[in-house]
Amino acid sequence: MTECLFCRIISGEIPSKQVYADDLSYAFLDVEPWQEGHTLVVPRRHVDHALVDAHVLADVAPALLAVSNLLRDRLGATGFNILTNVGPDSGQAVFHAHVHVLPRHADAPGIS
Ligand code: DGP
Repeated sequence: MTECLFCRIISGEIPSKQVYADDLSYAFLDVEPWQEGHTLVVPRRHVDHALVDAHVLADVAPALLAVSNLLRDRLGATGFNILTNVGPDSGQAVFHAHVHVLPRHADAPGIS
């Protein structure tokens, strides 16, 4: 049995609120949302972070687009923060690559 939290979420062993899924990626709501709709997009294959190889971000790219479109349609997002933490010094806490997708609105400007 895998110890990896996100592998266990992908397999369904740990419940999650699915936002989107395809052959290469799984997307679900963050359990500690920074705001409504905060979604995590993860590659189905286990890699520790997004810079392990050149394919990680390519694998999740279609999911990032689909999730952003869903958040635009369902929550009226007019902007997005899309970010990934790489390594403990960045604040990465779960060591299965994941991309945060944060919907933004005009009355709640972004993090920069
Ligand atoms: P990071 O700091 O980039 O490694 O972000 C990890 C995120 O994972 C953090 O925002 C909280 C989220 N998270 C941690 N455990 C769980 C969980 O069991 N379920 C869900 N849905 N999200 C989780």
